[in-house]
Amino acid sequence: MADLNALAEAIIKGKAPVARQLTEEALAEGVAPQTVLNEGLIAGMNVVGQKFKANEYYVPEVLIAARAMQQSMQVLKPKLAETGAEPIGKVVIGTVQGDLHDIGKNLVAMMLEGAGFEIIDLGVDVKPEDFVKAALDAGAQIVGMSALLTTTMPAMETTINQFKEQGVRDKVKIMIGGAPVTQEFANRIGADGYSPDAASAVDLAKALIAA
Ligand code: B1M
Repeated sequence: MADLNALAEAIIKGKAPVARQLTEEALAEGVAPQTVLNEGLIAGMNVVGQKFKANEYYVPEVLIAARAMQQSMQVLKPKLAETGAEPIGKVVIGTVQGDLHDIGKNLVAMMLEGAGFEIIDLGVDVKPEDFVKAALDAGAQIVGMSALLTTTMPAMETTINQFKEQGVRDKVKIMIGGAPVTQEFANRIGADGYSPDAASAVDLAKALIAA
């Protein structure tokens, strides 16, 4: 019998081969891909997020858990596509122009994916117009920007202005983060939300989708 609790536990402990194998077994036994996602992967990543918030897990543990989740996702994704399962939302994410730091951005992307969002990751050093194009092409509801340098924080405002100039600011919610970024800065540049870490980025994205 497929044990989705064991799958969630394998994600929490970051045991990628076990997670992958349990995912394959559950699918082979006929468990619906959406159930495997919700009760295995997302349930596991929720616990990882809680542990991260409570300082029981640090960046390495989260990265290892996220890697296990991604191994399972490789097996699950084609099956989800076959069943026409919808993600809870689409997020275009990237590190802003001039900035090459991507560890935090990747962590946020992986946590969002673990929460059921579809992620379009544009990488680092992303030009404002590329954020706009990708968001429109994908029909994304959320654009996420990361910056780690005080010198690249202004690129967040430039990107928001690019959405305004193209007349599409109201088509997306924009969330920002990164070590030097603050709520006050987010308010000042007209972002829709700021989160200090990857776990609260998931809460924020869910709130923005629901708003
Ligand atoms: Co750079 N670097 N770096 N660096 N680097 C910092 C950021 C720095 C604070 C180091 C220092 O001086 N003490 C400093 C910035 C100073 C400042 O502007 N305030 C700095 C500098 C100056 C530079 C260079 C200019 C150095 C040089 O060349 N002279 C250069 C710039 C290159 C460029 O980007 N153009 C540079 C280069 C690099 C490396 C390439 C060597 C490497 C990056 C490798 C990579 O990312 N692939 C690097 C690294 C690793 C760091 C430090 C050591 C670690 C950053 C990190 O990954 N943290 C950093 C010093 C430090 O923080 N101790 C430093 C871990 C990560 C999980 O945290 O990214 O904050 P963080 O993400 C968190 C939250 O912020 C939040 O969630 C994440 C998880 O909880 N979050 C979001 C992040 N994005 C979010 C988006 C959201 C929501 C939440 O919504 C969309």
